Amino acid sequence: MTTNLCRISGTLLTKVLDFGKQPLGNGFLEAKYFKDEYFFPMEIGYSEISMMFQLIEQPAPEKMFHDHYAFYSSTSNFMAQHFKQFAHQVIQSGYLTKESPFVIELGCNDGIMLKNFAEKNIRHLGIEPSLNVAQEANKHGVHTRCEFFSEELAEIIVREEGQADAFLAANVMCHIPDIVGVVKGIKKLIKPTGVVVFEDPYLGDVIAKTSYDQIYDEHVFLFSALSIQYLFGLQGMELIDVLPQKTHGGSMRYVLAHQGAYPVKDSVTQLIAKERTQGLDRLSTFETFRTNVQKSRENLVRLLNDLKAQGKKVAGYGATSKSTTILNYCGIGPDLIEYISDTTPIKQGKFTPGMHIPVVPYETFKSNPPDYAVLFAWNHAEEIMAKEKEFMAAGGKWIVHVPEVKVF
Ligand code: JHZ
Ligand code: SAH
Repeated sequence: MTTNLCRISGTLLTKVLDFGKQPLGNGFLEAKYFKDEYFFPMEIGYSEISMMFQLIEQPAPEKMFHDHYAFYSSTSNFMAQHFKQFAHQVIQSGYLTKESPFVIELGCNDGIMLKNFAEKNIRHLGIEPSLNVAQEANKHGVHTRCEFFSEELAEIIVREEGQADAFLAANVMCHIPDIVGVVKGIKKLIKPTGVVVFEDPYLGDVIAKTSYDQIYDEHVFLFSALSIQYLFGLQGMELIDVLPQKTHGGSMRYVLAHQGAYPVKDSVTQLIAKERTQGLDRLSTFETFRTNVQKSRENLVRLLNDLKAQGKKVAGYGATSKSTTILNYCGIGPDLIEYISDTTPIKQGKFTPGMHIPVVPYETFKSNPPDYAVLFAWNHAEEIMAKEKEFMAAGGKWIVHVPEVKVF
């Protein structure tokens, strides 16, 4: 849907960035589908009223989330650990009622987080519209409904299963264009003592690190505490805590509740003040960001062209959704990057969206390693460095673009 109006405040958006035509971030495809490939104009708008950073146009949700969704959460062991801790913290938090607690997770994917509740026999429900990953969750004993969340679905769940103690989400809330409807639904769905705990890539990190690859079709919003406080405040809900996370290159976990249900922690006031200092409340910040994004593109393209001129072999590591933005915005194709290795079976044997670089199994990287590997899964660097000691010992080098383009 295209809108020149802010999805939260209804006021006019100011266009701050333009990435040109972009394909679906997770639209890995076979060669026979190249001629029908879908593209949309990827532009960013910002509103100084809601302080929300958002896509002006987003492809229809059904185009992105369906029965062959390419992203499986459990491909990262570190993320599995992270969600185990997340679940543990919710269980320990004191927010769950002692008698028959009920936990809901939005976008539970393959069950990576909810399985930790299922294992403890805690009543839970996952809401996941992508059928292939929802089936995977159900296979792991996670009770999952294959639907898009909406205010209407919230009403149905309350009637059928009652209100929840905790409403959880990770890397999902920022995907849903009717976010106001989602918040209205959440308000009905949680008990008077209930909490919402969710995390998403953090706008403050994206700006500080020029990690513009967090911008793609699925991410209709990049949140800050300022925009979340405004959004939930409109429905009588309150931001009571914020907890920075290292995941996905810098995320923020937000804890919200009905207005007045719990004291607001100092962490909220402190982060809001920090965001004002960083300029997340004003347009001029995004003008500087735009210049930084353009510089990042120039540096990456120059580096890859230099390596090509030197006859070096360059491959990619991790066919991430994020890489779709980098490759298409920078115009990087198979002439500069020979292949991208990825451990996800559904992506292998296909080509990257738009620029059509072959995606190959990890075994190809092991048997036919490049001189340089572009670390598209830079957010998993710790996990990947730990298992790629051999590549580095043999002289293999990494290229990253965050926080600046460099080789190491
Ligand atoms: P990763 C997706 O983003 C899409 P992506 C989505 N919009 C979102 O917000 C986040 O996830 C949560 C592979 N890999 O996590 C697996 C290896 O090959 O950065 C994945 O395909 N070897 C929902 O796609 C990709 O890299 C490895 O050792 O940007 C990582 O994708 C590891 C650790 C991963 O998310
Ligand atoms: N929580 C997991 C998965 C993130 S991927 C993790 O952090 O790894 C985002 C997921 O949200 C996808 O599985 C997608 O199918 C789901 N999703 C997208 N729109 C949704 C909606 N309206 N309601 C519920 N889930 C949604």
